[in-house]
Parts: sequence; structure tokens; C-alpha cells
Amino acid sequence: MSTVLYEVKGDIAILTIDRPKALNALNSEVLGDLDAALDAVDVNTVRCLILTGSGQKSFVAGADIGEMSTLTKAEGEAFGKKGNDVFRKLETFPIPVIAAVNGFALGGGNEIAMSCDIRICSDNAVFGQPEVGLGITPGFGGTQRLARLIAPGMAKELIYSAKNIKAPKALELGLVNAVYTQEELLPAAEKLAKKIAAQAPIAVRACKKAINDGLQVGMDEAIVIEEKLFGSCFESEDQKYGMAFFLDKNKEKVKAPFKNC
Ligand code: DAK
Repeated sequence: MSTVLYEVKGDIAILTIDRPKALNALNSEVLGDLDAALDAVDVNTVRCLILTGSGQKSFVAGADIGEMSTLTKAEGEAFGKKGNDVFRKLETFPIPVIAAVNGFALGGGNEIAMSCDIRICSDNAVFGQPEVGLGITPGFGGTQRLARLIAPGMAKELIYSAKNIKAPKALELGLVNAVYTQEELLPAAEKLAKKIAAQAPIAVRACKKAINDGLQVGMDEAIVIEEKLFGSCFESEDQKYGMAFFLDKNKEKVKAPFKNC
């Protein structure tokens, strides 16, 4: 029995972390299952992925404190690496990933949401990095990703004070793009995923890589990254079709789906 559910809906797919009794806390098993589930995604047919949590209370309530409490230094390092590898795999996943945050996103929960491309949440969502209260630092990229996503001073306030914020504040800070009711959240995520999936896949992937890679370097280098990825779209069937469709003056024509080639 996997702790991660995988459902394909046409050209989008939903990954659900399914450990509701522990509020979907990330233990070694969940991290391993998530890694395997990502490996199993057929990115030639699936064009956008949604990540969410089971139940109506929690997205992910952090790394599993029970498991972590007895770790030795070496085991702690191995656990941290396992988490970091999965989070990085999500962040660099070839297709876009939307986090549908349906409740608590604390510690590793906020960190895994921040590894996704886009975050939307339900109105009961709670975000925070409580690690300093446990005697550790946010270790799954929290100090780095939060300070890049929102104003660094605000990231420092949240991390140093371990205080939680609710959905409206997360929206105000730009940590999430939109807030929905619990019932509306997944349909909204699917609607957005389908809108993304309807675009030319090669171009969408190139955009993700250009944004992610470009943010790590200075503007001169970033523009070169953009140029190369822009060039890589040419001669693809989708580029030829997309531009020919625009140039065709026949008003009756209907746009065909892009083919990912
Ligand atoms: N780990 C394990 N179990 C958890 C959990 C967690 N993070 N969060 C909740 N649970 C479990 C509870 O123990 C409880 O289990 P039972 O007692 O029923 O067996 C069940 O889920 C329901 O939780 P509560 O009874 O506490 O529910 P409440 O509604 O009263 O409270 C809560 C919900 C989310 C406010 C509360 O559960 C809570 O504060 N949970 C802990 C949140 C937290 O501190 N999360 C951050 C964990 S630290 C590293 C890299 C990264 C990390 C660590 C190392 N390295 C590089 C080495 C990451 C660290 C973290 O994420």
C-alpha cells in the first residue's frame, strides 16, 4: 500500500499524499513513495501535475517528528538528503506542478509546497516554519525558498519567530496565488492544470526551465538561458502549427490540440 495516490485525468494528473492519521506528515516511507510516484509519471502524456494531501484538515503537517526524534546525526543527514532529493525532483520536474494546499502546510509541508511551481490553497490553510521551536532549522530548503518567494524580511520574521499565517496573509505575501473554499480548491487546481496542459508542451517546459534556471544567475547569464530555450522551440511541430494557425485567415478554423513534438 503506497502512502501516495496517483490519478491520471486525461493530460493532467493528481498526486495525493495519503497519511491522514498523521496529517500527511512526511516520513521516510512517504518520501520514498513520492519519489517512486514522480518516477512513474509519463511526462509525454501528462502535461501538468497537481500535488495535494488527503482529508480536509491538512496538506502536509511537516516532516514526521516521531521518526526524526530518535535519529542519529548520520541518520538525520540521510533523512534530510532523501527529502531534499525529492523536493528538488519536484522543483525541476519537466512539467509544471501545482500545489493545492488543503489545510496545514507546516515545516516540510510549506517547503514541499514551495518546491512546486504554483501554490493555491483552501481558506482553512495554515502556513509556517515551526522548526526553530523544535531546535532545528528549516532543512528541506525553507530558508532558501521562502526568502526567494516572499520579501526576505518577512521570510526572516516567519522563520525566526516560528509563527503561523493563515490563507489571507499567505495570499497578501504572494506565497499563494489564490484562495478557495475546500470544495472549490481541487476543481480550481484542475481547471488551471487543464489550461496549462492545453498550451504547447515543449514551450511550457522551456518556460519552466528558463524561469527556474534564470532566477539562479545574474541577468546577463539569464538572458542567454532564455535565448537558448527560445531557440529550442523552433522547428518543433507545435511551433510550426501554432504560428501557422495564427497566420491562417480562415475564421472558421478550430485549433487542434498540441502534440508535444
Ligand atoms: N509529525 C508526526 N506526526 C504528526 C505531525 C508531524 N509533523 N503533525 C501531526 N501529527 C500527528 C499527531 O501526532 C497526531 O497523531 P495521534 O496523536 O493522533 O497519533 C495526529 O497527527 C493529529 O495531530 P494533532 O492531534 O496534533 O492535531 P491538532 O489539530 O490538535 O493539531 C497541528 C494540528 C498541525 C497544529 C499539530 O499536529 C502540529 O503542530 N503538528 C506539528 C507541526 C510541525 O511542527 N511541523 C513541522 C515539523 S518539523 C531536515 C529537513 C527538514 C525537516 C527536518 C529535517 N533535515 C535536512 C535533516 C523538516 C522539519 C519539519 O517539518
